[in-house]
Amino acid sequence: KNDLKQVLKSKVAAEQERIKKFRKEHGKFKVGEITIDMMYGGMRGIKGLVYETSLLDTNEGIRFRGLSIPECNEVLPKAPEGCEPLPEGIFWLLLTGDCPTEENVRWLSKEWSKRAKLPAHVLQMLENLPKDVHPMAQFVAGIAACSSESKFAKGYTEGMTKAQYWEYAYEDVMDLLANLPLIAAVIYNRFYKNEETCMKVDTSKDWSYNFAKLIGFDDPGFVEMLRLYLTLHCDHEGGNVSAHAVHLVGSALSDPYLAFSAGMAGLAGPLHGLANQEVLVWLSKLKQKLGESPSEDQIKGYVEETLKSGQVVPGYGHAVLRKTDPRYISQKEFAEKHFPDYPLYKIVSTLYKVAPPVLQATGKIQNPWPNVDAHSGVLMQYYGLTQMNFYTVFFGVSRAIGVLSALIWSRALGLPIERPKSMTTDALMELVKSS
Ligand code: FAM
Repeated sequence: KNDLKQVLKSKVAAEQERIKKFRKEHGKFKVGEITIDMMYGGMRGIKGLVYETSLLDTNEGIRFRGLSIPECNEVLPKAPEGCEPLPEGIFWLLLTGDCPTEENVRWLSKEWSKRAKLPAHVLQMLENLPKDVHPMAQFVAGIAACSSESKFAKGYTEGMTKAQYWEYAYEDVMDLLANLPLIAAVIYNRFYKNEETCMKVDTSKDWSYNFAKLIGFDDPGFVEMLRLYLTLHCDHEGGNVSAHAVHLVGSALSDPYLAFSAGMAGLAGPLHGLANQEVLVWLSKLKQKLGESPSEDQIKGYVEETLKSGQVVPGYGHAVLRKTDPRYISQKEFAEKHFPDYPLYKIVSTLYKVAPPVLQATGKIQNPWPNVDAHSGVLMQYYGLTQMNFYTVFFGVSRAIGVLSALIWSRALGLPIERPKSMTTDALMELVKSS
């Protein structure tokens, strides 16, 4: 009952059947309309993808297989010595739809630690990269290079059947999740410490503990923070850049390593995952200018200046959400519990008070509230992980949990190659004229 693949096997056939019946009965049902503004506007509001693992409500935020963030924090298993949810648990939940038991989660921790073995050529390639290559670019390259190990690609060459796709994808996803902390650690240790990574993982410990250890952090507070962080950033339904890129590239039957590296290239953009780095850069400049303990008015002035200079206020706004991101709240609660008097946390809290009205006053920003990235860097800073251009790599390690469980389901449901229709402006004008 702990073997995840067997658990999944029992679900796949039933789900295929349920969807087949649903499509037969309602396949022609109209889901929505598409306007020209939507086409020029980044396809906001177009319901065009099926993605099973999570769903975003504009006001309430994300739900993972129906569970909100506070519900997940409550019910997901914890480490024996901890009280934050384990990311292993959310992977089990996203993949199977069931809340895992403690035993399930311990099995998964062990399974990932057993599979952690980085191919020598990947290590060598990372070591050969110049040090000024951004950690996210290194991460993308490291993941893509692991494609040499893909069981999915090998299976395809050897003629696996369509019904077997998800099983081969599952094997790659498990190997990839096991190895992501190693890839991240090699980049971190080389980039910031000029050190080789000791690649040993402890098979009696959880994924986050081992990840923290690999980068030289064994403070239990940091490990707990990392467990929460890696749980919170895992998934945000299917249309965001990283999830959508993985979904799209995976639909060409590119193997999970290649599909995931494409997603990480998207996460590296400043309007998406790089925002957590941008927030810290922005906060550092704020501190440089105004000192460690600026007043409310000074912080407000700084936000106004940022807008006036034509820059975005990083960590605020969202393409779909219209309220404070519950992932922000969860991180705020963690900070409040562990370091309420940390000066940088105080600045971030003051921002939460003063920034939304300033953003709202512009009249054009759809969502003046903070998103996940407005808070995560502060947690890292407190525990001494100060290298901000590494932050998006943590986001990426977590994001793998959601987008890769979704990828397994996409193959299990036999979703075809993605190929929406595009139009030229002339063709659209013609369409309007002839209607
Ligand atoms: N600061 C300044 N201007 C902003 C803004 C912000 N935080 N958020 C939105 N706007 C502007 C936006 O640039 C656009 O201006 P123009 O019409 O002049 O182009 C206008 O307000 C309307 O934008 P919107 O409809 O409210 O947002 P979008 O759906 O176009 O974009 C975001 C959404 C997230 C890209 C945008 O809010 C932003 O740039 N935020 C700052 C960067 C950030 O925190 N990104 C992380 C998002 C996070 F959830 C993630 O993916 N990890």
